[in-house]
Amino acid sequence: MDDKRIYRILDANINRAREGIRVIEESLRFVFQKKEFAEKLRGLRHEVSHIPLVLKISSAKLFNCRESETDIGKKRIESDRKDLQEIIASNFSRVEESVRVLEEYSRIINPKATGKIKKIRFDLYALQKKIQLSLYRKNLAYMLGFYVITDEEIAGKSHAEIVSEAVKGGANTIQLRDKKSSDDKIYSEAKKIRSLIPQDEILFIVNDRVDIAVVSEADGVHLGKCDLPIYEARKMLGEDKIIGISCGNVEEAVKAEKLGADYVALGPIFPTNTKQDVPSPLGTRIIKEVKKRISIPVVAIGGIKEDNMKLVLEVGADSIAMISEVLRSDNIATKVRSLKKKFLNCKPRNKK
Ligand code: TZP
Ligand code: MG
Repeated sequence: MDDKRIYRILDANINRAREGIRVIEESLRFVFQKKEFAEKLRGLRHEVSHIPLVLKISSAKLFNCRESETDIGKKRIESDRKDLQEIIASNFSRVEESVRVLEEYSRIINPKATGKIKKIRFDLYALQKKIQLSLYRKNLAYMLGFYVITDEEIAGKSHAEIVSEAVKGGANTIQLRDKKSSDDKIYSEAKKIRSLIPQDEILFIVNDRVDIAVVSEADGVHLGKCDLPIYEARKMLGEDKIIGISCGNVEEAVKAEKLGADYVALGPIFPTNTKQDVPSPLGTRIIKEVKKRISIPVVAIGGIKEDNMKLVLEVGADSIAMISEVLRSDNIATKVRSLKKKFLNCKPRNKK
């Protein structure tokens, strides 16, 4: 079948896919400065450009069939898009749709070549996942928000009970922290927590246990000095998960960022009895110093209460983590609601 209309569809979709990839590429290259992703996109853009060769159609033939002046879709107005991430997401969708169109219509022209186009589509899906997850992690300062850490002894309740109340109160991040229970108990609490936390809305982090974070499909782990190194945790978790690192000074925070941490927890800021063997309180000034030296988010931790949280947020902490202040309360949901309100007064949640 040598139908001009089919060539027109192929021509339009090759162009659409190439242009869409270029749009994404520019953001990755110039805004996010992710050279590796930009190069992968460039490679895929070239593969799309070579589709006529794969299908054994000459460019002249495609040009001859082009009738952009009379395209009835020409005047369609694109809806408003808000930010770079949305531009990237919508362009990925249009590129993938176009490549799918190419795949289907190429069956008419050269069915043997369809597999190669299908491969481009799947490469695009995989790359989209990596790129969007990496950008999502970039937005972590916003996501971490008001951070609650569980402790069954302090609360006199199970982890899952604590989480269910903290979620009702509006916590943005929940960390399961249990240094004493058996694996099967921590595992079963982690599974319960995963089912209580809406995915993509609240972050679920597991303290210490990378294995449990993996099997319970948590959003990430929180690691300290005695835990697995970041690179091993990253291998187990994959690129899309969050790794938080406990730090007690500027140098540790700088090192954590270099080694691939997604955020640091800096503390103890104030005196605390919750964690044994912690160094002397750091005070709030260190938050400012750390913020100057690293670009990943800083979670302030240790002795943070309703009446001192403002001091911590004023000097630039992106997020505050609390244990006893929240868990000693009779009504965790009400307490979290009130703390979250104060948090939002200091840090209005404008998505970056
Ligand atoms: N890491 C540094 S201080 C601390 C941890 C886990 C304890 C924080 O607990 P609290 O009750 O909020 O002071
Ligand atoms: Mg630890």
